[in-house]
Formats: sequence, structure tokens, C-alpha cells
Amino acid sequence: MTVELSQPVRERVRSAERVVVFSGAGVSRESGLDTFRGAGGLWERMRPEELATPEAFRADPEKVWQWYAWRYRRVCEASPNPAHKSVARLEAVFPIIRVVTQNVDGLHERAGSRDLLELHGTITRAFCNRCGQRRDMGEAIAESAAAPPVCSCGGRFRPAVVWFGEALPEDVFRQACEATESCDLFLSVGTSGTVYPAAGLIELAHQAGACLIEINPEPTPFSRWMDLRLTSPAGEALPARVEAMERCRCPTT
Ligand code: BJW
Ligand code: ZN
Repeated sequence: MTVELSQPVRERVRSAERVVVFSGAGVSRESGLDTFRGAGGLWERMRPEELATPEAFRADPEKVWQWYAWRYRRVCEASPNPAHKSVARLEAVFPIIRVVTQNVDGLHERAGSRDLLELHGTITRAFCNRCGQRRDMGEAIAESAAAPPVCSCGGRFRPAVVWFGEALPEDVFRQACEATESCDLFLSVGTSGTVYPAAGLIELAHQAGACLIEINPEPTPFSRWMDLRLTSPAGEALPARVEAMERCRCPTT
């Protein structure tokens, strides 16, 4: 089915030079991975402060490690879905496009996105909480699935993700802010927009006067600012809109 963008959005898409795609857990839902919040989300079954904080890791490292080992296995079994693939296709449509993701699952990269900023780290790596040494998460789990492996310095390995109360990687967040401040088209896909400072990027894009597009079956605190709101799942909504963007950027193809 051919989908057309509304005239005002088409105009903005046609003239856009700098694009930011900001994504959250919802973009990977159709790959079979859980979201955090909402019906069926991870936090319905577990409490975030018992799993995704440095305090939780100190209090019960085995429990936290086993939860991440379980999630790592699910990520390995998952594949990029049409939403990830459509985002990757946008790199051929716009001169400058940055994908800023809160996800730790690596699916945007596996789908082919190259200019990627991972705000909350990655579940595919682990690092020692004492000396900082990094290693592959799969190898660390293969060494010890029940408890975090101990480093040669005596510290423990933990997943290379950003927990509540921890700072985002400074350089990565700075680049995300710079890209957002100067973008003219901003797509917010599959995020509840509730976790800061990441959600502040939507505010930044609004202040910058970018054309804002939200893809989320549920409303978010930012929905009222959107120039276009799509309420179908990202894997359905994105391919058709990316095709429409391709048509209006390259009308002869
Ligand atoms: C679909 C769909 C489909 C479903 N298609 N859509 C300001 C105000 C209040 C609090 C704070 C503040 N600033 C900081 C804070 C504290 C805290 C915070 O934000 N708390 C709030 C929750 C209240 N922030 C932090 O602690 C951050 N650090 C920090 O501020 O450090 C300060 C500091 C500075 C200097 C030194 C030291 C400290 C860190 C935040 C880290 C977040 N980490 C997590 C876990 C990562 C590891 C892991 O994966 O386990 O990141 S929490 C979790 O939430 C994860 C996500 O990336 C993040 C965002 O969630 P996301 O992606 O939006 O998912 P959901 O589930 O919320 O939403 C999914 C959406 O998809 C839904 O809307 C669905 O409707 C939709 N959907 N199917 C499209 N098919
Ligand atoms: Zn170490």
C-alpha cells in the first residue's frame, strides 16, 4: 500500500539536510524483545531498582548478572525487524543522519546503521567494575553464567550498560545533543520519553524547530508537539513512511 505524507511534512522532508532518529525499546518489540514500561514490559515483572542500578549489583551481583545473561541470550536470538532496516535505509536518503538509540541490543547496527550513538551502552560488552577492562559479554557469560566473572584485578565484570544514577557516556551524549540542536527532521521511535537525560533530546529538537515525527502506539509526554504522530507499530509504520520519504527526495526513482 502506498502511503503519502501530508503536504506540510512532505515539504519539511524534501528540504531536510540533517536528520536524527531517536529510538527506544519499542523499535525492537517486533524483534521479540521486551519493552521496559507498559503492558508486558520488563518492569511489570521486576523492579528497576533491584536490577538496573549499581546498588543492585553491589547487593546481589548474581541476580543482576543472571538477568543480563538471560537478556543477552534473547538479543543473540533476535534479528533486526523492518523498523531497524527502514532506519538504516534512511542513510541513503538524507545527507546527514544520526541514529541515537537508548537501546543496548545492537539491532540498529546489525540492520546496517553506521552513524550510531548508543546512549545507554551495549549489552554485547562487559567491563570490570574496578579496573575498567573490557571484554565480550558472550565470552564472559560462557566463562560464568551464574555469577559475574572475577577480573585478574579482583574486580567483577558487569554489563557495559548505563544504569540509573550513572552518567551517560559524555562524548556520546554531547554528540547526540549537537546533532539534535542542528537537525531539521527528528523521528522519535518506540520510546516512552520518560528517562532523562535521553528524553531531553526531544525537548531539544522541539526548541531547535525541527519537524517532529513520533512513532508509538501509545501517547507520550511529547505527543502534543508532534507534526506527525503514527500509532501503528514501528515495523509497520516505518517502511511505508521511509518509502514515501524516498519518493519525495528522489522523485524520479
Ligand atoms: C512501541 C512498540 C512498537 C511498544 N512500535 N513503539 C530528570 C527528571 C527525573 C529523573 C531524572 C532526571 N534526570 C535524571 C533522572 C534520573 C533517571 C531517570 O530518568 N529517571 C526517570 C525514570 C524518572 N536517569 C538516570 O539515572 C540516568 N543517569 C543520570 O541522570 O545520571 C546523572 C549523573 C550525572 C553525572 C554523574 C553521575 C550521574 C541514567 C538512565 C539510564 C537508563 N537505563 C536503562 C537501563 C539500561 C540497561 C538495560 O537495558 O538494562 O535504559 S532504564 C531503561 O529505560 C533503558 C531504556 O533505554 C530507558 C528508556 O526506555 P524506553 O526505550 O523509552 O522504553 P520504554 O519501555 O519506556 O518505552 C517503550 C515504548 O515503546 C512505549 O512507549 C511503547 O508504547 C512503545 N512501543 N511497542 C513502536 N511495536
Ligand atoms: Zn579488573
